[in-house]
Parts: sequence; structure tokens; C-alpha cells
Amino acid sequence: MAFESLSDKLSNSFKVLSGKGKLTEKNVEDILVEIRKALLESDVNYQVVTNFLTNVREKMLGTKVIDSVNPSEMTVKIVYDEIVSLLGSEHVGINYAQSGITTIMLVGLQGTGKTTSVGKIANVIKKRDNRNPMIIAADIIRPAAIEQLKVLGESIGVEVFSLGSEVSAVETVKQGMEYAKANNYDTVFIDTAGRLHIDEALMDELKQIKDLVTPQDILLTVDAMTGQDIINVAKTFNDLLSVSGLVVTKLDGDARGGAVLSVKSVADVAIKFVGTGEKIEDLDIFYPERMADRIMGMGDVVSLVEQAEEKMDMEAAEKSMERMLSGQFTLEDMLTQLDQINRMGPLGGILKMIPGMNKLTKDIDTDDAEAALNKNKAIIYSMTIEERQNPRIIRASRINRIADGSGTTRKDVNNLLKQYDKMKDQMRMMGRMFKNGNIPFQ
Ligand SMILES: Nc1nc2c(ncn2[C@@H]2O[C@H](COP(=O)(O)OP(=O)(O)OP(=O)(O)O)[C@@H](O)[C@H]2O)c(=O)[nH]1
Ligand SMILES: [Mg+2]
Repeated sequence: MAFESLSDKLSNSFKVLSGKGKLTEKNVEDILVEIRKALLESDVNYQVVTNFLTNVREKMLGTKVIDSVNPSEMTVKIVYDEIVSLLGSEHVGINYAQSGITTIMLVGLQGTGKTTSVGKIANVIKKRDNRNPMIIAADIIRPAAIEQLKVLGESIGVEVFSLGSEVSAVETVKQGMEYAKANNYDTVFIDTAGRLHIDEALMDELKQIKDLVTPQDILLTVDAMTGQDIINVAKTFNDLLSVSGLVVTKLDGDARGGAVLSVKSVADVAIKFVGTGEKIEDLDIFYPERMADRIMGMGDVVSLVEQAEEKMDMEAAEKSMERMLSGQFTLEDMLTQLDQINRMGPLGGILKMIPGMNKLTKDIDTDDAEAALNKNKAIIYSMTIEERQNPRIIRASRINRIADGSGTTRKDVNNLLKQYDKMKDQMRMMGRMFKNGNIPFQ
């Protein structure tokens, strides 16, 4: 399987941090050296590696280290996110036409898997997207190409249109499109001829076909086994034809995988499909996260990442709870809480259990609640720092100023202050319960 050794090397590099309680600049540099080695040895493009490490370093040094999340978990998460972003972040699907026939043209060098991929993708969209596809055999160069396609089409129940090898590819496509229209097909695949190298004759023919039908998708097949070369191939095809997506084939082989990791960021073409074997069902629709899971090579990387996030949230929640329960609750804390509720973070659930806060958040799912939250935030924003930290000084004249400043009424400001007083009392009470050994919220 491709990426196997990259996976091993990455997992090994994370070990540099195991047992380390804290992230220092020194151990950040240590692990970056290891990650760099892992990427370069796996054939990731040099420039891509450099950018990758810059981003990881920045995130590692910029992330507040939280005691309960160990540095190696944090690093796994940061590297994982960076790989996802390298792979394009977003899933890009087939670019179906709003109306009329969607045409998908497959291009690529000889033997990279054009014909096989046409069959695989036609099969998938027929079943999954309920499309009614047809295939045009526009490879008239390789003697057995038409026959290969016909056998393939038959095996998936998709009609293959061909005019034999005596009629030119462009003419075949022209008549094929008319045939598709007359027969109510909604998706047409064009299987084109491959060449050993990119040459003018090939590009001319592909351009003519492109100009004739203006396909919604031009998918370039690249063979993962050919390594860094796929970057140049992708760039060249993209320059000449404006490719809309890549089909990376033969990822089931033992390709080092680095080129696949680099191609999106260097050639700026999204990967849309991945071929994982010779059989018709050996096709993955490309999702950056899934590929990142695979590259990280840790079956449980996703749960690891989730756990790390959860722990970070819990830690933040506990810290703020501690403060509040020790009676240090200020309007500033309240503002932070309102912000958190706004973001609907996991803290929302905990906050809802706090008496008092409950009132402010009870209609949390409605637009009204959102407006109320924002109003309360606006009121606190209109206060001075001193007022936020010591709300007792807020009397009549200050209330007028705050109401004016936040575009609210005196009543709104008074309500917020009452709410705050109540919360503070309740926090104090709970704090005492806590000290007496009772556990709140159970
Ligand atoms: N292992 C593996 N083999 C594949 C994959 N995709 C294609 N192949 C094999 O690669 C070989 C070439 O595939 P084709 O689909 O004929 O490639 P092509 O680009 O149409 O080739 P030409 O038409 O000759 O340019 C065949 O033996 C396929 O079975 C894949 O994802 N994994
Ligand atoms: Mg072919």
C-alpha cells in the first residue's frame, strides 16, 4: 500500500516527543527535523516540505500548551490538519451541468488508467447519483482499445459508442454527442488516447475535442507509481487544457506517495478520485480527511484528535469554573461565557447546567436567543474595564451611558446586572458546596 513507509516514519517522528511533558522550542525543532526526513524520504516535493514545516512550526509554537494534552498528541493533530490542508481541505465532486448533458473527458499518459477509470466512475455515478451514462470510445490509436472499452461497458451495463478505428477521434466524439442527445443520456464519458510522452499531436487532438464539446470535467489520470513526475505532467496538462480534477491511480501499489501529497499544492488541481486496484469497484471518491487518516497511518488518529480537542475544551472549562466557584466571577467572565455560547462550543452544554446561566441560554436554539446574547454582549462591551471587573460601581449615570453606547435601554442594562448578581451568588454557593466535598451537577 502506498504511504506505508511515510506512515511508519511519521509515527516514529512523533515518538521524539513521547514522555515529554512540555513543548519547548528545542523539542519542536527536534520533531520538525524528524518530520522533514519522513516527508523527503517519501518523495514529497522539496518546496512543499519547506512550507509544510513552516506552518507546523508556527502552529506548534503558537498553540497554548495545556497540561493534560501531551505534546505528541498536539503534534499529531497539527500535522494531521496540515496534511488535510495540503490535500485541498475540501472534497470536490463531479461538476454536473445544471441542465443538459454532462460531459466528462478523461485524459492522461499511456497506461495511467484512463479507460479503467472511465468504467469505474461511470459505474459509481450510475449507482450512486442515479445517472444514465454513455461512453464514447475516442481512442482509435491503440488497436485493442475499442474492444477493451466495449467489454468494460458491458460489464457495468453502460453503452459504448464507437465508429471503429477508421473514423477520427474528433469526428467520433461529434457523432457520439449527437447520439447521446438523441438517446437521452445525461452523462457522457470520453475515453481518449494516451501517449508515452506529452506531445503536440496528442495535445492538439485533446484540444480539438475539448473545443468541440466544452466538457464540464476534464479529469487527468496520473499513476501514483511514477512519483514526482506526476507533478510535471499535471502542470503541463493543466496549462494546455485547464484540467478540472485528478484521478490518482494505482495507489494500491507501493508508491511512496509523496508526489500525491504534493500535486494539489504545486499543480493546483484538485484530486477527485483515487484508484485502488484493477477491479471495477476499486475506486475511492477523494476526501482530504480520509486520505490524511490513511497517511497518518494510525487507525485511531481521528479519535486521538477528537480526544485532544475534548481535553483542551475540558481544561479551559475547568479553569473558568474554578475561577467562578472561588467567587472571582466578573462581567468579563460573563462576556467570555457569552462568547463561548455564541460559538456553540462544547462549553455550551456545561454552561447550561449552571443555574442562572441557564436563564440566559434556555432558548439557545432560536434566533431570539442569539439576539439576546448579542444584546448582552453589546452591553458589556460598552462598559469600561473597571466597570466589568467591579460592577458595583455601575450606578444611574453609568447605566445611561452604557445603554446609549450599546443601543439598548436602561431596563436591558439593569436586567443584565441583576442576572449577573444572581449568577455570582449562585456560584459562590456552589463553591462552598464544592469545598464541603459535595460534587455539583450530579
Ligand atoms: N493496481 C491497479 N491497476 C490499475 C489501476 N487503474 C488501472 N490499472 C491497470 O493499469 C493498466 C492500464 O490501465 P488502462 O485503463 O488501460 O490505462 P489507459 O490510460 O486507458 O491506457 P492507454 O489507453 O493505453 O493509454 C491496466 O492493466 C489496468 O488494470 C489501479 O488503480 N490500480
Ligand atoms: Mg485506454
